[in-house]
Amino acid sequence: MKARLCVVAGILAIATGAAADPLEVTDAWVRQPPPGANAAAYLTLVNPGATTQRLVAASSDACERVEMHRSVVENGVARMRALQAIEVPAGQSVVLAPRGLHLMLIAPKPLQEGDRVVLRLALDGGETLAVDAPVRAGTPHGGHAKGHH
Ligand SMILES: [Cu+2]
Repeated sequence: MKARLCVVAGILAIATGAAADPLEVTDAWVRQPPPGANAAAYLTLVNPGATTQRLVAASSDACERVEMHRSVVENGVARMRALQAIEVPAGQSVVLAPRGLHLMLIAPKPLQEGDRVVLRLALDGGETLAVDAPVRAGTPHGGHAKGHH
């Protein structure tokens, strides 16, 4: 997994050249939520630069607000912790994926598979990145689903 991410980061650095955004965003998607539930968004943040970047806020027109969360298991109970920032060290990648870091779309509009959600990611340097994320049906036992495991 780690080796694969390094390869991805290398390709991105070559492809985007000197005028790159401070953070590259790949593999963005939103899990289609059950009716009335919040939706989780997943993506990979790649920092091709020489300085640490911090994602400090996110927003979207597809929901009331966006929070940064980390899924943790404490005493066998799955919980989510709100984060103030997600840090991406220089030259490294951070993966937001089911059962780990994610963006939580609070009170989303109805989302159907195939819809596109635009996420705006604010960095501590003042830049804002717009990310186009497709809505996909999630696996029933992944991430936020209250499965039987
Ligand atoms: Cu969450």
